Formats: sequence, C-alpha cells, structure tokens
Amino acid sequence: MNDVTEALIVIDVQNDFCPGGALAVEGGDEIIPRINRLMQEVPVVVLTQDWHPEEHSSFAALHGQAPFSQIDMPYGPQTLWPSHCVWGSKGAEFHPHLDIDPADLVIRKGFRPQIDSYSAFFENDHKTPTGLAGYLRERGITDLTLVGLALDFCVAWSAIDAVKLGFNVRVLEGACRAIDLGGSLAAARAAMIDAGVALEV
Ligand code: VGL
Ligand code: ZN
Repeated sequence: MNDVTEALIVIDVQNDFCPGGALAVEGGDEIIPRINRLMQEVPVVVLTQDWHPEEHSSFAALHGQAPFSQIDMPYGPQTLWPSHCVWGSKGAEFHPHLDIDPADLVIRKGFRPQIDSYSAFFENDHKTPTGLAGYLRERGITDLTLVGLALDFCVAWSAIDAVKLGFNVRVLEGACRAIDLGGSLAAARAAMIDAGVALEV
C-alpha cells in the first residue's frame, strides 16, 4: 500500500541564482535553512536544476542583445537572461549549503539549445514534457509543496503546470525569492492564485 502522497519540489537552488551568481536573486540563499528542514519532513523530495548548454537561446549574449530584454521565439516571447547555469560550471551547481542528500530525484531542465524551460514539468512551448509528472504519478504522489528560485519564473510556471496536471499545489512564499522584473512578481502571484495554487507563508 502506498501511503506516501506528498512531495517537496525544490526549484533551482543553484549558485547562479544566489548572491554572487550570474543571475542572482536577492536573498536567494536566505531560504536554504528552511528548505533543508522541509526536506527532513516531507517523504519525497525532488530537486530541479537549471542546466543550459553554453550557447543557449535564452542567453542575451547569443543574440547581441541586452540582458532582460525580450525576443520572440517560435514558441512565444522569451526573456533574454545573462548567461547562467551553464552545465558543468560552478554556477550550475547546487548551493553548497543546500542539503541535497535527501533528494530522491534531480531533474534537469533547459538543456535543449533552442528552447528554455522554466517549468519543472514542461519546456516553454508548454508541450514538451520533462517526465516529472510521470515520475510523481507513478509513485502515487498527489500533493506538491514548491519552494525555491525564482518565485516569479520557475516556481510560478512549475506550480501552474502542476495544477493543470491535476496535483494539489501549494507554494511556500517564505521559502522562495523573486527576480521581480517589470512587475513579474505581482503578475506571477495573480496567475498562481487564478490557477488554483495555494500561496502560503
Ligand atoms: C530561472 C530565469 C532563467 C528560474 C531560470 O530558475 O527562475 N529564471 N532561468
Ligand atoms: Zn535558465
């Protein structure tokens, strides 16, 4: 019998999203002690890792454009980022204070050069699956708690996709930090509430 139905999804707690990193999120490292405690409490733990090839199409430098500008990709609008989480680099590693041992699964995303992947479930075309939903369903997981970086991008996109896939989803905002680019935090919070994500402290 399977009585384990809850999983903790820890989004992108990597060096490049923490202070000193290439796409640093303010206070990104402050959430780590709480996440480490949560990993002891929740029976199934999944970590995501943003994992880009050196020439990834979400990198501003590849397009000769300024970071944080936007372009149109075949799959829709795409924000251009400073180069970050290049696979094999220090910046792509999990933050050294994150206790990664309790993790059952590490899922990497964003490894295809031509498409970005904010969500832990689908790439930014909203169609190409990462395989995470199948993994969770096969293990009988119905309830997800999401934490990590960044609240207004990868956490929000993951949470909204998770609801669409039929999971009960809560986001612990106190265990997240946001990039907040041109109102993206307010927009992401509204979109999560609208989708049926429970926002908790
Ligand atoms: C993220 C921008 C680019 C995130 C990843 O983890 O929120 N944001 N790649
Ligand atoms: Zn990325």
